[in-house]
Amino acid sequence: MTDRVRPGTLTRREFVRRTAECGLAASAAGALAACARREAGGGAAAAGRLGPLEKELNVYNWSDYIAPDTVAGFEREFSVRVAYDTYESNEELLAKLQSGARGYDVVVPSSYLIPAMQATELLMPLHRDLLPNFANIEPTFIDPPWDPGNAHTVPYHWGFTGIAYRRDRVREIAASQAVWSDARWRGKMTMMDDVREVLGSMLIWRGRSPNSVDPLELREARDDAVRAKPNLRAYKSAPVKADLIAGDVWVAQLWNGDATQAMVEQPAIAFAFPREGSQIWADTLAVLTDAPHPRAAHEFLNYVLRPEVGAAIADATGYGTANRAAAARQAHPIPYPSADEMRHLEYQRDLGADTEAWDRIWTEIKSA
Ligand code: N2P
Repeated sequence: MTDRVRPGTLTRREFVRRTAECGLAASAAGALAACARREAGGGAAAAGRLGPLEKELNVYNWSDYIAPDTVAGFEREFSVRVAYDTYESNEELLAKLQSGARGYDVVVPSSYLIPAMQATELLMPLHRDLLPNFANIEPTFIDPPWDPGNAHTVPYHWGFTGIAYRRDRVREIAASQAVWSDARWRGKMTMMDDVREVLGSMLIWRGRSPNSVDPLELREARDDAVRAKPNLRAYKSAPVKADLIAGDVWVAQLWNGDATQAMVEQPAIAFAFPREGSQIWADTLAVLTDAPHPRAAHEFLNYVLRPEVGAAIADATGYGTANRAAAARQAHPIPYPSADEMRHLEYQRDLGADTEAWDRIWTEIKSA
C-alpha cells in the first residue's frame, strides 16, 4: 500500500494508466467514473474472466454483523468452505490490509473508507452481471457519493451512533454528548475504540462537524476527550455489549444495531439519541483486488443480497438494511431517517490527507 491520498483523487500516473485502459483521453474525472461504471456493468464474459467457482472463501467482517446461519447456508448450497474472521473498526481493517495481510476475499468497509481504498486499488471493480440480486438495493443507496455507480461496493447496512445505558442503574441520563464528562458515572462508562466516534462525538458536542479538519477544532476535541477519559472504564466498541448485559458498564457509546442486540438479552438496556446530533454511516460489501477466490466472493455477495438472507441478517444484527426486498420481509424494518431526522445526523466522510492528523490526535488521547 502506498500513502493515503486525497478523497476521490488518484496520482497522475495512476489516472493516466486507468483512463488509457478504458480507452479514454486522460482529461476528466467524469470519464473515469463512467469507465468504472462500464466495468461494473461487466458483460457476458465476466464470469468467464473470473473462472469457475472456487472451493473456498475468506470473509473479513465486523463482529456481530451477520445472521447465525448466513455462512452455513452459503457453504451448504454452494459447497464452498468459508473462513470467517472479524474486526472492530475500519482502522483495524485498513491496518490489516496495509500490513500486507493477504488471502481475504470479502471485506465490509464503511462509506468513509471507500475512497481511500479505491484510490489505492484495494477494491476490485464488481462484476455486476454476477450480482443479479443487486436489483434488490434500495434506491437511496444507488450511485452514492462514496462510490459513484456502485462500482466497487454493494450497500449492506446503515446505522448511527448513540448512547446505550442501563435504565436500572442510571436513573436519568442526559441524552447528550455531555454525558461523557459526567463524573457521576465514573468508571461505569465506555466510549468506542474508534477515532471517528470518540473525536466525532466531542466535535458534535461543541457544535462542530464530526468531519472537521480544522486544527483548532481538533485540538479542542482532543482536550475534551482527554478530560472525559478519567470517567471511562475503557475504549471498547461492539464487545462492550457483554459488559452492559452483565451490568459492569452502565453507559456506553454504541451503534444502534449493537445496542439492539444487547437489549434483546437484557431488557434493562435503553438507547438514547444525543440531542446535539450524531453520526450516520453506511457499510458495504466489497471484494479485494487480490482476492484469491473472486468468483466465490461474488457468489457470496449475491447470496447475501437475496431478500430472505438479507432479512435474516438485518433481524439478527438490528441494523437498517440497504436491501429493499429484504426490508419488505422484516416484521420491524428500521426506516431510513427522514429529512428532518437527517438534520441531526452527519455522514462520516473520508478525511483524505487529514486522516493522519486525526490518527496522531487519537494516539495522544490514548496515551494521555
Ligand atoms: C457491527 C458494527 C458495524 C457498524 N458490530 C459499524 N460501521
